[in-house]
Amino acid sequence: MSDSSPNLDIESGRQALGGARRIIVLTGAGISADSGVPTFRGPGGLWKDHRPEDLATPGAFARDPRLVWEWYGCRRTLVAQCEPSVAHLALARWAAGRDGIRIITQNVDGLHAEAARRCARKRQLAPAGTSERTPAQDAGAVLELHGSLFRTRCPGCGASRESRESIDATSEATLPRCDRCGTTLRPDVVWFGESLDSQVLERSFELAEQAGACLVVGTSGVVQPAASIASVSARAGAVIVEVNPEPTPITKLADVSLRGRAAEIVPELV
Ligand code: BV8
Ligand code: ZN
Repeated sequence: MSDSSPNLDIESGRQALGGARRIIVLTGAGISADSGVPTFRGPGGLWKDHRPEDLATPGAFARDPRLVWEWYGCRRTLVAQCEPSVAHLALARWAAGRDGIRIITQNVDGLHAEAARRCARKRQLAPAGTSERTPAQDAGAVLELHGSLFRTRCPGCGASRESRESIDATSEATLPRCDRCGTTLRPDVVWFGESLDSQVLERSFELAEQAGACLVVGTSGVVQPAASIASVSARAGAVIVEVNPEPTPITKLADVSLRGRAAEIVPELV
């Protein structure tokens, strides 16, 4: 169990992680705050001028697809100008440099995947998830629990595809439509009240149970079932290391709790 005061010593964090062969890294919006992506619940967070139930729910999309796409469109434009932070890049290098490390993110900004691509280019490897990689290499792909801003899905025929174009949400008529069945497309993200992709979730819990250590970076630990990945790990006996400027419900599980920004701490830690 963690001692009462947050442990500011990065060295103990390194030691805690150093002893583990298999490590999962659970990240949330906080790791992308250093890239300039607003968080959900922090000061100036994304939800500040929008209430989650207004926008990130199937009901909101059924009621007003234009408004929902306007919000996702502006998030897509904002994130497209953001770069992976030194923390995303340090984690990508760490995961690429040895077996047994898996990144599981709640974020839909694609910055972990971008960091992995840049790291693979540097190492002349094909990026995770592309056909040239061997299955073993693919084992390193980032698990995106809540989908991606840069993918659309068709509620009509289920087709999902990469999509980076800017969204014209001036009217329902200009919203993106499926070129197969003509239905208005939706962002391929998991909304509140929607189940996560069962394969991704099962794989994440499996990794959590097998991990010797779980590094939790930049999440308020509020959203379920993502946040419970840390407690599944802890129950299975893993060492928990948390990086967050604030305490969270996960802090009580942490063996080492490092109070600070991901960009300051993660590159030193890994
Ligand atoms: C589900 C995609 C089964 C969309 C997201 C009561 C009513 C209704 C539902 C519920 C309820 N109680 C529980 C639920 C379930 C609900 C839930 O958890 N609600 C919460 C709000 C209580 N969960 C669901 O609905 C999930 N599905 O349960 O399915 C089901 C099926 C049918 C019917 C019912 C249930 C689906 C949840 C997925 C929602 N989709 N994203 C989009 O992005 O638009 S979640 C959204 O929140 C983002 O993905 C985000 O990542 C995620 C979690 O937030 P965080 O990442 O933690 O971000 P946050 O801003 O909160 O915190 C940032 C942290 O970073 C802070 O701690 C801050 O201190 C720290 N920080 C700041 N700067 C830095 C930093 N850290 C490090 N460095 C820094 N520089
Ligand atoms: Zn379709």
